[in-house]
Amino acid sequence: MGQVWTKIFKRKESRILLIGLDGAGKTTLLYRLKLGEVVTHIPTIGFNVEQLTYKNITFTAWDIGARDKMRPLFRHYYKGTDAVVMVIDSSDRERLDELYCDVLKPALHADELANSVFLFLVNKRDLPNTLDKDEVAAKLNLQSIKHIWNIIETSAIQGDGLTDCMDWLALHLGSSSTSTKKPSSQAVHRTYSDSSPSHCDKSTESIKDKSAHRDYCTRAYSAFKCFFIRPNVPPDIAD
Ligand SMILES: Nc1nc2c(ncn2[C@@H]2O[C@H](COP(=O)(O)OP(=O)(O)OP(=O)(O)O)[C@@H](O)[C@H]2O)c(=O)[nH]1
Ligand SMILES: [Mg+2]
Repeated sequence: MGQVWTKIFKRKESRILLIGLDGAGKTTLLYRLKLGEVVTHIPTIGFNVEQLTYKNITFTAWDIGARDKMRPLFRHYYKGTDAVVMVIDSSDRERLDELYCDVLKPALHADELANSVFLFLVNKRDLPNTLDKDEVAAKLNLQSIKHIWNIIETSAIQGDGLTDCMDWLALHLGSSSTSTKKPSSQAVHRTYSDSSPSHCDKSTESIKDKSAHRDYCTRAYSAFKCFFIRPNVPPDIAD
């Protein structure tokens, strides 16, 4: 009986990872959810971690600072993550490629996040001329990802969309751990094919190009040597 009681009333615990580019609104969102108000921040160095309780679920939310040099450190926070909340600045059209290459693509490929659900927040929708969720989904090629995911428009400043976010997380994390989670009718569940934007491979391409060029130069130089410089062999053999 004691066990049944504990099962019914025990609070579930879930780990949420807030990632995205710098300035997207992760910390603003975290404290808006935690305190119900907007707190002014400086860019996060390191991380913030807070516990939030919603519908009998305790969420431990990790907000990781995202300035350039910190992004490779995201992966150290992946382990045990039930939900990845990717915060996107909808007014920052120019950096969606950067978001894809630096943040989204590594997360989608991470073994530790294979069973995590992904929630994309199209934040700062209170600003004019922002991208809507369909545009963001198309630009980030979300149709091709294998994880359970959703995309919601938010304003962390005004609080718009935040209840929808928590409802979705509660729905997907509330009943079971990620390892036993099943796709629900609300979730989109497709096969991930790595049709990443080609610019992510630019650096690799340029390395390939450079090494191809070097090979060509080495071969050309050898041909030049063979033709114009006599080999250092005894004259009877050379002739
Ligand atoms: N208009 C508007 N501004 C927002 C919104 N959310 C955040 N901001 C502003 O965007 C700026 C950056 O917000 P932060 O929460 O510090 O961003 P962050 O993602 O934590 O950035 P890093 O800590 O550098 O990774 C701040 O000036 C916020 O007030 C929003 O929904 N609407
Ligand atoms: Mg921050």
